[in-house]
Amino acid sequence: MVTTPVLYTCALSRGLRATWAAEEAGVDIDLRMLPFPPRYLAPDYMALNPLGTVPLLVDADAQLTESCAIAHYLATRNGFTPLAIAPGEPDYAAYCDYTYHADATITFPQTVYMRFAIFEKDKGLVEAGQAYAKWFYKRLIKIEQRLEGREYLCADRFTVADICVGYALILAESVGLNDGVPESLKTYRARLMARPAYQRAVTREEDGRKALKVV
Ligand SMILES: N[C@@H](CCC(=O)N[C@@H](CS)C(=O)NCC(=O)O)C(=O)O
Repeated sequence: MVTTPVLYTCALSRGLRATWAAEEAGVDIDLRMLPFPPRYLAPDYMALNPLGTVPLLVDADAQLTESCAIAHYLATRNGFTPLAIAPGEPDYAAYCDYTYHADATITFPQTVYMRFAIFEKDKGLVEAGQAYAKWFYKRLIKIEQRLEGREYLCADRFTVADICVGYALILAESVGLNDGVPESLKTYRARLMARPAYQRAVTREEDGRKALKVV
């Protein structure tokens, strides 16, 4: 393929899963940072993605709006890499499960917490937001048990499943959802954040945000 995929995102949003996967896989992406939330601060973006959400990956005629799907796509776009797990390989099923689990089950309650307990406090639903924080903590049980005796979620190696789940743990720390994160998951998170590709992805996104001159 000759085109360069274009990734639209906001710094340190779920799009970090995509930027991180691109860095891990060595895929060249055209990173376009937007102010958050784009639906208000970059209204032209709605023409590209009527959902108004980030990330959005545009690759020739393909448009992807799910961060975990984009991470998997980038890990396999230029040829299969060990960042993904192939059908027939051990832990293929677990790889699919944890990659989907990350946003649908783990980040979902985080988002509701952030909305009602942080961004829209004035709506009077802070208590509901806090209830979702508890729900988030309870839902960590599956990855906590999975990582007993393992460094990574699948196949004894770092994969996109770790990027997708790891981002939820990284987000937890930055939005005040760390108290109920078990120590074992904090250790796992630190292992992921020490990866050079993760650090390059963060630097790229933060540099992009600074260039926007909108915080
Ligand atoms: N399931 C989607 C969710 C995308 C999403 O909701 N992104 C948030 C940022 S992390 C967003 O764009 N919120 C702004 C809005 O909805 O206006 C994914 O994993 O990419």
